Amino acid sequence: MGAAAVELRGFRIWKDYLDTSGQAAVVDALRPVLKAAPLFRPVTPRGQAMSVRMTSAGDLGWVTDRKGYRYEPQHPSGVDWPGIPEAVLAIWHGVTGLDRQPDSCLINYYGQDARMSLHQDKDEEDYSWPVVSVSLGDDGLFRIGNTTRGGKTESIWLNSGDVVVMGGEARLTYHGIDRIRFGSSRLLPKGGRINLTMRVAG
Ligand code: MD6
Ligand code: FE
Repeated sequence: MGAAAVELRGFRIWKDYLDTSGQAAVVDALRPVLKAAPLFRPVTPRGQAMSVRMTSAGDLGWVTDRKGYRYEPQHPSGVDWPGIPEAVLAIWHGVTGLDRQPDSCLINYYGQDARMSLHQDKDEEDYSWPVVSVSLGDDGLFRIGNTTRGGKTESIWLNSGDVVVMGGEARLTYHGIDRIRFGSSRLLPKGGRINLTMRVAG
């Protein structure tokens, strides 16, 4: 576990929060989740297929399709989302100190050419709860902007095992992933990057 968090525009970034065995334990815990609720390619409300594939764990999962961005209690296949694994919940408690558990964990998978354009996470009911993200696998170039669209941005590479907490003033700051360095990590057998984001959604 890393000693301390660095801060960038209100994002608290814990480099190397998980060591190699901790990362492998989380990946192992995700396997049954991905089996029960397979990754799917979401479509934006405007009809654009996203480049990441995604699924969720928890009482609520984030989805997007022609009907819009929202939280739903079920995977598009109609099954309930699997529970959030204990190894993942432990990270939330470790970095936030909160008793309240997240009710949603979004799982994003980035293949070679996947990216995530600048966005705010604002489909949750109460922005006073933080969002906690966990990076696994290949490096991702994380870009942080401002609480309104536009303006100068700053970027930082997120590596496998890094954990980011977005809370307080920064809760509605724009952020995204410009690109990944495919093949930079050997954690995932087929390469790529997994990002988990835990939220109190509803
Ligand atoms: C990613 N992360 O790292 C995308 N959102 O792949 C996010 O969109 C994100 O890292 C909220 C808080 C932290 C994050
Ligand atoms: Fe986000």
